[in-house]
Amino acid sequence: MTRSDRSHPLIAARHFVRDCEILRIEPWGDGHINDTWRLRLAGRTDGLLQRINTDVFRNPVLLMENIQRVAAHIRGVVEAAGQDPTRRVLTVMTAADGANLFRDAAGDYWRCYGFIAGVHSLNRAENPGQIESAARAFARFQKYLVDLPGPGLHETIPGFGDTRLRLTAFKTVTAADPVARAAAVQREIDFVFARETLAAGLMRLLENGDVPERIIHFDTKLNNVLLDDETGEGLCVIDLDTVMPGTLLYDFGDLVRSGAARCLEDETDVSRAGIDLDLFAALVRGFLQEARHILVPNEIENLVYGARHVTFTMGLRFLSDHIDGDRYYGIDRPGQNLDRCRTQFAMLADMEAKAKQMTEIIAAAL
Ligand code: ADP
Ligand code: GN1
Ligand code: MG
Repeated sequence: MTRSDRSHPLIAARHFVRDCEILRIEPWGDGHINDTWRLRLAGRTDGLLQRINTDVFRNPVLLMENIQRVAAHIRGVVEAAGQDPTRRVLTVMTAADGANLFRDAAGDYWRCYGFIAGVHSLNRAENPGQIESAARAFARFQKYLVDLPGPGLHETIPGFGDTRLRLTAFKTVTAADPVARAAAVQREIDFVFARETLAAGLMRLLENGDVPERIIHFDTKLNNVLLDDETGEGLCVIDLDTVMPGTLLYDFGDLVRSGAARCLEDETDVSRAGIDLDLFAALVRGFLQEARHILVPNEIENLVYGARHVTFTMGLRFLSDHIDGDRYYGIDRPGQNLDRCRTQFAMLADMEAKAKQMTEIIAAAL
């Protein structure tokens, strides 16, 4: 379907907002997957409308079932602590029939959350305080979900956390080379092959029972936490589409590769990429102060490995998508996925060089 065949977001917005005027509808945020708008409403809390990317999330109904269960559970914990649930957890808005999704005539699926105001999200940490706050929020999220009642959550993207499958997909797309880009990225391809063994890492730890399976967020990049404009506190973890069973090492690793980075994910000057150890130390401090008591020794032992593994995985995914003609991640300019890949690989190389210091920082924070 071309973009012009798609419904205007206002049509979907009216299903979720029935009792007041929609003043304005504005494209919002920097996510790579869904399309997002802020709904400015008259005399009411604004809305955050999203068109779900169904190429990525094949079953929006089960996806929303997961999100409602997770959000309701966190809401209970927040309320029990006497805190404001409207700012500390996503509020799912419903249509007139009570449904949490609206399917339009073009077959697109839409959802709406209450807009959380007075917060900001960051694509890069500018100081240690910011990443410490974000790390606390993600660590609390892990803690909240330790006792989620009921059956296991649905796997919203099958095999999402299995980098072995990503490596196989990478090899397939590189061999097919559908848009003739492989030759120009031979260095990056070689970088992957030199580190192939990293791919099995986290899944093998899980499969061998070396680390526990938990409910994890699976997308703990820095901009998926909303920070309070006034206090800087990490208030609300958002983007719950990938909350699924996995290892906590993945969440820790994804946070490190995004939140302790010296540059933006899509920086074009790769010489600026790498890990900032001051940011890393603040991240570790925040994360461990909140969640230290739930971690088992093997998790602590493998935190640095988790960071390297996820950074590798992300570089691999960006490179695969570049070679595949940018079909998965949204891009604003040609070459953006290759830039994203290069920052990840530079970050990984820097982590390899600084592994000892990273391990010492963790030991000092225990
Ligand atoms: P994507 O899956 O595309 O990354 P997100 O769910 O992360 O989409 O949302 C995109 C952006 O919208 C976020 O980075 C954040 O800035 C903003 N956002 C998301 N949910 C809310 C909310 N409830 N209130 C305020 N801003 C939000
Ligand atoms: C995507 O949705 P967003 O932009 O927060 C991706 C993550 C990647 C991230 C890289 C469902 O996250 O896995 O880590 O981009 N989400 C999905 O920036 O693939
Ligand atoms: Mg996001």
